[in-house]
Amino acid sequence: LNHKSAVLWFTGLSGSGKSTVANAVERALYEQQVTSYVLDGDNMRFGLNKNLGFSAADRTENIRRIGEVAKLFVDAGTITLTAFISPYRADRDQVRALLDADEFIEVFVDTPLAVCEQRDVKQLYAKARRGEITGFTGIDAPYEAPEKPEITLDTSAQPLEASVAQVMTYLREHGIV
Ligand code: GGZ
Repeated sequence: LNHKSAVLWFTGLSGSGKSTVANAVERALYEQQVTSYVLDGDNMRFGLNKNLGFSAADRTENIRRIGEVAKLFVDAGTITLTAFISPYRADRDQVRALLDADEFIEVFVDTPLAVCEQRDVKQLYAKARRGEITGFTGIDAPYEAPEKPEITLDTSAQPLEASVAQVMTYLREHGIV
């Protein structure tokens, strides 16, 4: 194998750019013949986790299952990229504890709420502001920022390519690719 396996655990608000960066990193890895896989809402919340909603308990269970799946992918030798809000620090730390120290790379997508809200691709922030959705992260549900993320990205302060380069440099400097 031309790489080590690891989890790139993206965390951040809805609309922060987690999926966009994760998918672009996956493409960059593919170009280097590195096997990677993205776990996101599309393949987890519509499948294994389709019985879960957005209460605190359901989010915790969502992240627990995703962590276990990510661990299996790591065992299978892939670089796994996960793109979930994962708003609770304790939940992310539980996943970190499942893996070896160098296998869990927390990527904080630290895009300001104001920018996420301005993007509002799915108009969910607008609905949350109007009270049509309750318990929306950043509006009336918490987001606990990582205290010591391995990587911090601000997608409002730099182009996508720079965020991808930042992640790829980390992987190279830590001997993962
Ligand atoms: C936050 C919500 C909510 C609530 C639906 N709060 O922009 P999106 O649409 O694609 O990203 C959000 C996604 C979050 O799912 P996760 O599995 O990443 O969340 S968690 O890690 O907290 O379990 C948003 C949509 O689902 N969504 N309701 N109340 N985001």
